[in-house]
Amino acid sequence: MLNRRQFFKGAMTTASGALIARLVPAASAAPAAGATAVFTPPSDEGYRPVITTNGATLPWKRVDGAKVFHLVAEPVLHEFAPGLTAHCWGYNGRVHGPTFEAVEGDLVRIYVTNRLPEPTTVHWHGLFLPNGMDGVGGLTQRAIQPGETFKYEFPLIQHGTFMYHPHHDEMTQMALGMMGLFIVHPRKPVGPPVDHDFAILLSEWRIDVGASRPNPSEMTDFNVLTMNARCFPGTAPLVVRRNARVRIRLGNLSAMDHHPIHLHGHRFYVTETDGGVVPESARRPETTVLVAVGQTRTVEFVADALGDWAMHCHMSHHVMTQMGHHSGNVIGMNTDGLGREIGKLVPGYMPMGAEGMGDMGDMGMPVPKNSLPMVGEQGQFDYITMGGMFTILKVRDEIPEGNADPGWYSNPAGTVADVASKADLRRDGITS
Ligand SMILES: [Cu+2]
Repeated sequence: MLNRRQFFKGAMTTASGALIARLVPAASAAPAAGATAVFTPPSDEGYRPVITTNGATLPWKRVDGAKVFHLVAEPVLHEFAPGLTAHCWGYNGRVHGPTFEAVEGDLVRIYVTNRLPEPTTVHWHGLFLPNGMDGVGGLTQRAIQPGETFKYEFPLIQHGTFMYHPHHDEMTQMALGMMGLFIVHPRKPVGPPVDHDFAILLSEWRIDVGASRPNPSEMTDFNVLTMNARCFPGTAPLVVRRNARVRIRLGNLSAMDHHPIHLHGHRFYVTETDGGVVPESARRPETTVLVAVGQTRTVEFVADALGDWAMHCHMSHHVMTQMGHHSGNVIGMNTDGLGREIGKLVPGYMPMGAEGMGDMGDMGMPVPKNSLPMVGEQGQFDYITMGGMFTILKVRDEIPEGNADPGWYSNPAGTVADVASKADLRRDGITS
């Protein structure tokens, strides 16, 4: 933890209610780490595999007709975005755990090894299974002690988007990252086939600036908001072909907050919840879907609009990162005198925030060790003043080789908002 003095020296502070920063040459805005494969052919099992952006799918093997998985609960050093890494708990070397993928009718046998310093269990959230496989510590099984390997075995008798997480010391274990997605494909196709099938698990964390361990005791004030355990600009974009049919599976295992996920430029239909398929007669077009804690929501749409379209939680504090929270409110204040006084003590410091906070992220100020600047990254036109639970749907006629990030969208001439010309203003009688 930084003390106040270290924090002040590092970059900015809330002393006297003002945000203070030292101007330095702009730090490089690191691009999102790790290109993600986004277009995959159907598997031998007859389904198009799900893409867990920034994540992975858990390998399995077939033994005597069963699909056998091995999940290992263990400490993991995890990077949320370039600049912020923390000691978390996850599965199989990942935070969150890898995605399970199977088919309705499969018999799954899942070994769970506990390499944590405390007992755990795994609950298979939303799945119909024998009571003794439900993974609720004390209620349906004894907890898995450190060093033990338990066996869960059950048939998959439904399809959809489900989740897994501990049901032992949930507050600690989930706050440290222990959760994942469990996708069950239908045995027979349901609805039109999709070209891209993405899965995103939403979560929230409290990681104090400079700290390297999420704080499980936080109850209300979360400052790291994630999609698949990554913050923008660490979130991989969803890269799709124009007119492709796209499915996005959203799950929310945050400790306390629901997330209204909003997609720009398109409308979608909620086709499934973790309870099953939504009847067609009950679907309606939406651009925002509320994913409450403990829910999954699956949306589908045709990506018919070229461009770089934001997809993000619409709670404005959920598209901020660590430094956006609890800064003193100096909007509208004259902070010149304050800047002068502090400038005598700390040459180069200047007050920030009096004209809003959009300039916080792109001033290139040094940030405290192991922390995220307040907001986003450099876009093609200007600085993107959002971070946290934010990603970009990139719709293109052609997807680059290897499904890499195609870069920024090249807008047709004359279709980007810009300063109004004098001729426009005159023609339309706009005088101020
Ligand atoms: Cu949110």
